Amino acid sequence: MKARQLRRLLRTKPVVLVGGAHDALSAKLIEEAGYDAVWASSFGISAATKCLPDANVLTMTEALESVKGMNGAVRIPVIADCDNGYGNVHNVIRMVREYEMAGIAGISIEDNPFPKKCSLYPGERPELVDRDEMAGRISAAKATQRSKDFVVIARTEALIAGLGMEEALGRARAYEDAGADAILIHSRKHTPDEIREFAARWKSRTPLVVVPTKYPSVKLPQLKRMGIKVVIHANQALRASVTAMKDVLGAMRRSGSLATVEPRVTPLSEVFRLVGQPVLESNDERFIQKYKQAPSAVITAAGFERSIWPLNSDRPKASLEVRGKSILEHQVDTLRRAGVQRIAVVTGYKSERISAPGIVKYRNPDYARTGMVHSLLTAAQETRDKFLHLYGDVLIDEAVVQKLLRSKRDITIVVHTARRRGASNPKPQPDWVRTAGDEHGEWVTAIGHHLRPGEYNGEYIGLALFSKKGASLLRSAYLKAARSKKFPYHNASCLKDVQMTDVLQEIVDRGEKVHVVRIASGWFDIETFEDYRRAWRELAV
Ligand code: SPV
Ligand code: MG
Repeated sequence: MKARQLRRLLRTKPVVLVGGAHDALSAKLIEEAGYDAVWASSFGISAATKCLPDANVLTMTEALESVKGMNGAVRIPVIADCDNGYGNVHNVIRMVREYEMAGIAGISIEDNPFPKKCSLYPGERPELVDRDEMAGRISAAKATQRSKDFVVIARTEALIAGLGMEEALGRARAYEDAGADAILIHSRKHTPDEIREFAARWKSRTPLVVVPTKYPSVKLPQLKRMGIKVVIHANQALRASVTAMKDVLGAMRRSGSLATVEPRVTPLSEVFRLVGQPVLESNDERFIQKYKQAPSAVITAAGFERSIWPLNSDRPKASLEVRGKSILEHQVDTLRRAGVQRIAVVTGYKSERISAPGIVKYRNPDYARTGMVHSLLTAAQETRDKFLHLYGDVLIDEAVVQKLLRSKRDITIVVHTARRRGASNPKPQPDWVRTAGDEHGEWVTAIGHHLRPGEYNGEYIGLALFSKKGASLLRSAYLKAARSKKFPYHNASCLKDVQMTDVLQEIVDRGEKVHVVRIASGWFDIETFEDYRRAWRELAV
């Protein structure tokens, strides 16, 4: 696809401008600067990625790794500077396979021997491989490529090697005959005269490519008039970065402070943008949060409850021990077995007595003046996204959690089919629920302790699941009470009284659905001393 793009550029643009990159980030900057294509410079890759000279000391695999990085970072085509093809035709064949497979649009192969040295090194006067050998490399490359669009550039160093214009032209023709799609004519003269002469005598339609590093004052229109098709700005980005790094490092080292360089360095936000951090965020949302199977759980254990006094005189209810473990530890074990790994606990009364392995603690400092929903929302980080809420005094079976976790609704609460409680253990204010349903499910129509026998058909057990949207419905329904301070708010006469059931009723009244998962067993709560004794009797160890 990128090869076709490169072909189109060669066909349609008067001059194709190519920027030399040394890594993926510089390739990206080249693209953003408006270049047509990227030159994956062997000089740049050796210098920037390994701090090594441009002399075939990097392997093909290492070079390709960098080129792939560049190609992945940009939409424009990448032309890989493949030096001499890393050896003879056998190396060229493998190289073309690998580069083409990696989606690279084109390659350049030069008539240097293996190993080579960069043509720009002072005093360097390469002995080139003979014409036929280079023609063989080109024809091997052309024979290997799978797509007809893959571009093979043959580069001759004849002028740099001092072999003269005739030899340069003769080699270029031989490489063209071998199938080259373009000829890179390299010169290190300080004027473009050689290039002008070469181009003037190049009668073929095969496009010419130049790298004007050593004759930098030449202008694009001049090159265009000469008939040059592709111009490569090969190493200026690398050299600019060396200048900038030296400058800033020196200044920081001298001043000992970062403030001096801050105005000169690219803001972090720009780096974030360049590397696609905003996409990372939206992908988190699209592919992780949305599909995250296990939500985090929040256990609210902040309140002080009179009904169990004096058992809670020196500790909160959640820390009461039942058969060798605290209530909280039992809850944490169950949730973990059900696949919920992240567990947050909101504490308040005797907060310091609350602990369990691996939990995250939040504290509601206002626990004495606020209710459970307030505590729940204190764990702001946990309740922004999908989460499960469990009352701090409810013990449940793993299967109940698993059943709830299968719900895909925005708000789902677990409801126990109501049974008459024994007279010896009346619960002060059960969370009665009335529901309606059809073949698609069951949902709450009314919830609260005010419901009379005959008005309810179940009891809310204190375990609920909220999606991201459900979490936001909960927050907004609670904030209505907390901000407006208009009471009564459903069954609550003041902020401290606001229960989960009041907020759920508010959500139902707003026309949103609170769905129900129904159970017939698998839970009990510890509200009274009698409940606590029962827990000791019934809890399996
Ligand atoms: C490169 O950028 O690696 C090149 C161009 O091959 S030059 O350095 O001029 O040889
Ligand atoms: Mg090179």
